[in-house]
Amino acid sequence: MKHNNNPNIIIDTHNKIKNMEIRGAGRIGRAVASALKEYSLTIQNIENNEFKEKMIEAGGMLKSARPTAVSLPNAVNYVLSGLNTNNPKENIILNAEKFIKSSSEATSKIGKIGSNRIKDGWTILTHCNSEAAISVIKTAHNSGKNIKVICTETRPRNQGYLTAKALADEGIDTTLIVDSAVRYHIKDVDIVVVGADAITSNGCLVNKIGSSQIALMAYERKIPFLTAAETYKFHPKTIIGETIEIEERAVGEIHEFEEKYKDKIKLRNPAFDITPSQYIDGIITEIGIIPPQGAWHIIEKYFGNVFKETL
Ligand code: RUB
Repeated sequence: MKHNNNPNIIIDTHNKIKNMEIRGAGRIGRAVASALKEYSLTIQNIENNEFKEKMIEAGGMLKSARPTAVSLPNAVNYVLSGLNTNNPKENIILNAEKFIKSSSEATSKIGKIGSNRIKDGWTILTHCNSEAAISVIKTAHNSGKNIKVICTETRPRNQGYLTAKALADEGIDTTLIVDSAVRYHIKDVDIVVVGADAITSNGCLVNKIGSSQIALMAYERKIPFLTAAETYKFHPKTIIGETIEIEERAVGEIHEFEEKYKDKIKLRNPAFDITPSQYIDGIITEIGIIPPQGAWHIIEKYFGNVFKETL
């Protein structure tokens, strides 16, 4: 990727996503939409192909920041679909604003819909740090339900601490546990709600590493496992057989062994895993709770025309 040809706003956003200063699928989507809008405003001459080429190059660079969360290419493609119109700059700006607004609205709609699944007195388990899952929990709490939440630590980056603090700030009864304590605590859990980095056309969930083992434990105890996923978290290309790349991050995030062991002990750090559809009770979207089997229809409905691949 030619960093030199990209302006600061694009390079900065790319780097912040890569080093996880900006993280979480929804935030990543909104950040790239906003960066593309700001960048388009800096390009004066839009008469020739240069505008289009520059925007496409910027979109490509943003897409390369992290490989798994589909909100990233979906947001870039949605914004860049403005290039195929008579007023490309105007439509890039409009699309970016539309994406950011509808992403935020979707999170609150998901909160309202998902909170209907939570009953007074229930304990919810969540993993990692998902705006959409937190929206479900907060809405249940704000509607007067007396709930408790168990948050996993979410090694190695410990995003669970962010979730625990956000919930405690709302006055929600919050407990933080280490990831390996989920099965110990699952007897106290009534429902699991997690976020989503991507949903495939056959209804599988790609989310933070550890989500699939939690789903398996919930399945064993017959506890509902739900994922909160805006429609832009559905992966259009899985419908044509593409598979999703699971990001492997630097192993230094896990541990630094002393010199003696560096060559003797391998470390692996996959950041996401795949939860098969049979362990998922429902996908909470802004248009309702759909069964995992409905994922194909969502992709067809939302990505058939709108989210065209422009790169
Ligand atoms: C974050 C993660 C979140 C999803 C959904 O992983 O797995 O569950 O991105 O989040 P990371 P949201 O910290 O590696 O980005 O609901 O906020 O989009």
